[in-house]
Amino acid sequence: AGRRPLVAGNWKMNGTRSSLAVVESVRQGLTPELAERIDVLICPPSTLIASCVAAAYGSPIAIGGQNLHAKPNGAFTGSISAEMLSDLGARYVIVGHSERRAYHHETDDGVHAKALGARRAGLCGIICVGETKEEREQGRALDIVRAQLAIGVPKGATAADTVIAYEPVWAIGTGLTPTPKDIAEVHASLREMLDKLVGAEAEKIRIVYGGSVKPGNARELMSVENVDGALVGGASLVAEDFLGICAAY
Ligand code: G2H
Repeated sequence: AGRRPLVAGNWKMNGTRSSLAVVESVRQGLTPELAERIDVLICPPSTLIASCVAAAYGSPIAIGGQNLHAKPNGAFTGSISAEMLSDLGARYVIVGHSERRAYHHETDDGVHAKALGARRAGLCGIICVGETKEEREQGRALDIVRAQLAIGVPKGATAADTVIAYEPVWAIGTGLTPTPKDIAEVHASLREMLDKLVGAEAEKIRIVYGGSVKPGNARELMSVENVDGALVGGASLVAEDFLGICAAY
């Protein structure tokens, strides 16, 4: 449906200033032909956003945050707002990653508030959904991700301010991935739920897959219907691997 693929790297809590070399290498390795076909994004830890923006300056690489506070400012020690991310030159922000949900007790309502915050500051929010191993075994995967989507996605969401990431919790950092058939089923179901939520805009909103995406499986995963790109963790820390995933397009 003419959706432009997005390949996004999530560095998680990895990287110091020496990691700017990764941005430099991705910049060098990203051919103009590829950059014409796909959007490339790197989400470093907050401490590196400004320097990554500088390292990517003038290139097709966008830089994003991994989390935000829903409010624009205030007495929230240790937190960072969408406005602050935007001020540094970030253009995207990951919202409700499963690690945030698991270790920081983020709820679907909290995800909704953060997605609104991202939009308020002009950032594109990458809203993450995904079922646990137990939920999948109980046959509840679709119910879970549909509910996460229904609560998390703000009214009036558009392709400019929203990306959805399907990340089955059991596939994150484990080397396990769902079958293409399972991914296709979830993405189709998410697309259908998006249609209920935002109408015709649903066709334009990208739904990316995340969870153990590697250069070796990227082509198969990215060719699944309704998969509009990847959210890459571990493999985004090595420029060669990240570029290998981009090259799936
Ligand atoms: C899922 C993914 C990136 P990984 O968390 O968000 O990580 O590719 O290491 O499974």
